[in-house]
Amino acid sequence: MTAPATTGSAVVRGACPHDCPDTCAMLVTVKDGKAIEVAGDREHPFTRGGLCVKVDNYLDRVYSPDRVLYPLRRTGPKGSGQFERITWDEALDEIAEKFRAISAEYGPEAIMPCSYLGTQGILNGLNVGDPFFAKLGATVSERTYCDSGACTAYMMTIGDSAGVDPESFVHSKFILIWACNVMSTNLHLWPHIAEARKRGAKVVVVDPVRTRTAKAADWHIPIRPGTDGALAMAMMHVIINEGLTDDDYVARYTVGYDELVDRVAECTPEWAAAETGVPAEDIRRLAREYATSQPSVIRIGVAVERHAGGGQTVRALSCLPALVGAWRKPGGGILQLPLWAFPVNWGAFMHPEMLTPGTRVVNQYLLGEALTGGLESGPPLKALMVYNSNPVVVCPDQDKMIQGLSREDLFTVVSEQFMTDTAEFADIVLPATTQLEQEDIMFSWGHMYVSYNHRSIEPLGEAVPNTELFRRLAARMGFTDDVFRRSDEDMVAEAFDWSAPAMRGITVQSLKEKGWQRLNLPSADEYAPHAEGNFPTASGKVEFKSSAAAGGNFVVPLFRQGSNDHQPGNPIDPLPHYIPPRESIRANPELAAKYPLNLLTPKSHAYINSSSANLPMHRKVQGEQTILISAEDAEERGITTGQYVRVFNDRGEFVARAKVDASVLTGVAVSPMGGWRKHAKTLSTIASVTPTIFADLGNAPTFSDTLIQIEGA
Ligand SMILES: Nc1nc2c(c(=O)[nH]1)N[C@H]1C(S)=C(S)[C@@H](COP(=O)(O)OP(=O)(O)OC[C@H]3O[C@@H](n4cnc5c(=O)[nH]c(N)nc54)[C@H](O)[C@@H]3O)O[C@H]1N2
Ligand SMILES: Nc1nc2c(c(=O)[nH]1)N[C@H]1C(S)=C(S)[C@@H](COP(=O)(O)OP(=O)(O)OC[C@H]3O[C@@H](n4cnc5c(=O)[nH]c(N)nc54)[C@H](O)[C@@H]3O)O[C@H]1N2
Ligand code: SF4
Ligand SMILES: [Mo]
Repeated sequence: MTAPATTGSAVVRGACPHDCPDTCAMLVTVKDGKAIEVAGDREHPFTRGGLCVKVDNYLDRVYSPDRVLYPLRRTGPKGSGQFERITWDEALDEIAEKFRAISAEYGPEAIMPCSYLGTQGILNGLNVGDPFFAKLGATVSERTYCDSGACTAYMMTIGDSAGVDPESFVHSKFILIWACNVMSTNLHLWPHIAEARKRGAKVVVVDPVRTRTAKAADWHIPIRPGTDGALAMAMMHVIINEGLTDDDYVARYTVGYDELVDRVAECTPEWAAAETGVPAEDIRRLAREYATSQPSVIRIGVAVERHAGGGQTVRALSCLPALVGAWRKPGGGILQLPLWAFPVNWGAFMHPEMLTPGTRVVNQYLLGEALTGGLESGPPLKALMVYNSNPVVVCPDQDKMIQGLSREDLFTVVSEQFMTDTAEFADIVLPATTQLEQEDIMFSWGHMYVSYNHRSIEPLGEAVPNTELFRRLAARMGFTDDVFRRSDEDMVAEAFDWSAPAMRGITVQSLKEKGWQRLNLPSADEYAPHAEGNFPTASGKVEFKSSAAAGGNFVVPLFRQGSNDHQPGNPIDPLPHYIPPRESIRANPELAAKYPLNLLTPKSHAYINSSSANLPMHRKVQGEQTILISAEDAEERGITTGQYVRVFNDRGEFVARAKVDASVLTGVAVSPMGGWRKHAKTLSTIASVTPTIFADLGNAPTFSDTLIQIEGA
């Protein structure tokens, strides 16, 4: 790697590191070793030069006075935020000593990592610590925070297909945005939707909330949370009963049609209307327009998976495009994660063969419970190492999380850019670089371009990239395997299967020069990957009846590092079906008598998960933690806009400022995720009321399957 210049000025190519589908191409202007501007690259066909409100002041993040720039050791009680500066040598010695002692006394499974996607670069992201913890023999952390249920369901149905190219949306005639707030969370897709609309497409949004995206659409269909499966099943009922199927496509490229016909026979629009709150006539109209406006496309967001039946909902949604032959043309089909188009060499980063078979697996989602004695087997957790994540804010069960992190006998290491709610509970905090200070190479889960991120400035203080962190830790532990001696350059060379057809014309060198390159795929004007079937499933067809379900278990290795299904032996019904939410007035009237409102915790507009929720500009844009409720619900409780309210259920409580308006269904409340605990009125956030129960597939979280009550604070 060439070191950044420390004199003169230059424009360096980079890429946004955040866990966001857009992976924007960035241009960093550096003068005398200091970055003075970060801008989008206008030439990038998908992101077109605009960074979003979360990143356009990225320099405020990089040069924030609040950055953690040196290793720190705790000096006060846990959580007090009192630390002293120490050297890297001291920090590494202490960590290695503790890890060794804990391993010797309790076995290495008493140590657990916790990480996610603070940065999603292939080098520094999801898998950066995997070989280290595998070698150590630590508890394996199962990482199903995001989309694992949807991915499982999608793959069971159509395989690991990239789906519709987001740039092909311009050719769609009917765009069905299902549980996705594009305007906030996938901003750069919108111009493609707007262009389609200019060319005559209709845009429909299915969401309990009249979001920015819903407001911009032609038709907003408000739906009761967690009931999407019923709507999708009823759409199939209408399409089949009214003869709107593409029989030729179904005959050639699907399996299980007859069983599907039987399965949806009773899913009438009237039945679905009672579940979803969407009038039966609207359901019919939606099904008819979706089927007959070809090519039609469905864009699903993560929120569909976050209920008891989230997986089967995605199964049903993934069946729809084949039923109507939407896949025949560019712009027709479904878009979930185009990530699968990228031939990432995951094995070179995960090294699954280094895991000792039978090593305990704990889902990070249950970290609070795991830290407070809630483990089914094996030793108690005595050490925790967090990097790329802020579990205090993003996991449920916040009260238990705090209780666990407060344990004096728990040794906690956190690698961070900032003193987050989690870092505050650490014994040792290690300084992490930002994207400008590190080299990385990026896939995308929202477009078809590979990006290269050059290091544009020297690391600030003593911050190190995650790759270097694990090199140092491995050396201190005496791990000598080749994998721990790889340089960043070596890792870049291993990042992709460069010989895969999708990488034709792309080399490390060309990427470094150009910054980004489109995968070797047909152009978005021609890309119709399943016009003639070719689905990457066992049968090569869309599996209305899933053969993968027969095994009773379907694992997406990337997200689930080895655990079996949460309820092993529980067979998966091979046909899509509707599973009502666990917590709703209809499904659980007893609970709803105490806690009548369904709480949604979607993404904040100005934060990326909990990242940047500490920076002044971002906090100003986002404002205080709010909870949105309908006028009817407000009136019933004597609540008005601006008032502080207590939001609670049996699991916990937090305080938010009420916002009353007609953009939300009565019976639904919305409080965006991401705000930090230390900024909250009562030192607690939405994470204190969300449940710890998994959805039906992929051990997905059920954040939105949550009933609460509200009262004046
Ligand atoms: N601004 C911003 N952008 C982000 C992120 C961020 O934190 N902030 N995070 C990134 C990440 S990690 C992800 S995974 C993506 C997620 O991006 P999205 O998929 O858009 O996810 P959410 O914002 O959680 O929810 C989207 C919408 O689903 C609706 N919804 C909730 N429950 C239901 C339901 O049961 N049915 C239906 N039909 N709709 C429902 C919510 O009201 C919300 O408008 O965003 C990425 N982009
Ligand atoms: N209630 C509720 N909870 C949710 C969700 C929801 O919709 N509702 N969404 C879920 C979803 S979709 C997701 S993806 C998860 C997100 O969960 P996380 O991936 O944990 O996301 P962040 O909160 O942004 O935490 C990432 C942390 O990594 C740090 N970081 C960034 N870059 C680096 C780096 O290079 N090195 C190191 N060491 N650290 C770095 C950042 O400063 C930040 O504190 O949250 C989940 N939690
Ligand atoms: S957070 Fe997403 S939209 Fe914003 S700059 Fe990064 S990649 Fe682009
Ligand atoms: Mo996510």
